[in-house]
Amino acid sequence: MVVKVYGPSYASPKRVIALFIEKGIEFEVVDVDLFKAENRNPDYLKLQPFGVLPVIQDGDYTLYESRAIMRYYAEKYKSQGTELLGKTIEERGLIEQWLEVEAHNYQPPLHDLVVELLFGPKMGKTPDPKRIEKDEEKLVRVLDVYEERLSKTKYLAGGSFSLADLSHLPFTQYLVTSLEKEYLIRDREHVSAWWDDINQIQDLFRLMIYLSLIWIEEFDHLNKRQSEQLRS
Ligand SMILES: N[C@@H](CCC(=O)N[C@@H](CS)C(=O)NCC(=O)O)C(=O)O
Repeated sequence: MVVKVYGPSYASPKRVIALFIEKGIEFEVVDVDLFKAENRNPDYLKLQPFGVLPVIQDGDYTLYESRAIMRYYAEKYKSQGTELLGKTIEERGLIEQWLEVEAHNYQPPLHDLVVELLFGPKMGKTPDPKRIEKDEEKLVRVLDVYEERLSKTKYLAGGSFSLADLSHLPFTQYLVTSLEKEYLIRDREHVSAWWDDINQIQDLFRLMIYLSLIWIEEFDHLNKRQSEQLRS
């Protein structure tokens, strides 16, 4: 069964799409246009009562919250594609820890920077330098912790690439390609090496860029082609 992912492929649904590609799970994207506030339509609110993206529908099973969706499919297809949840409960604990760090420490200031500098201007809003400075300061503090951690382990949760690393891809890609803030990564030796490494895995970075740039009408076609390429 093909899983339906609701959302624009350039926003948080990218996190789920990255997982589907990594696990070789077939999916299709159902476009919900944020710029037209379609996420506030009554039909969409029946699927996701908080009005945010993504949601998935897998047959009659519906799930929202991008990291909950990632965890669900990483568990469901544990032995398919890349193993992302660790081999022991101790490894799993660390993966969960870093997923929480990504969700609560890393993503909020980065998300706000992306909105302020990238999406806001597309909706006619002028970036607020004070907010940008504050968010950048917060992100710097988080990245300093990452630098310390990654000086000791190759990946965030230990020696193997995991769901925790994967969860960082979609928005970090904006940081380095669209916000002109790649220095935040490059100024830190171990974060920089980690970023280069996780980009190479399954060529997900190239895919992230695709997902950020393409229009949804082109998506199904590209999705199939990219998916085949990545799996071959
Ligand atoms: N915790 C949610 C957050 C998702 C989220 O922030 N989605 C944004 C797009 S990146 C959204 O739908 N924003 C629309 C809105 O807030 O009206 C998740 O990870 O699924």
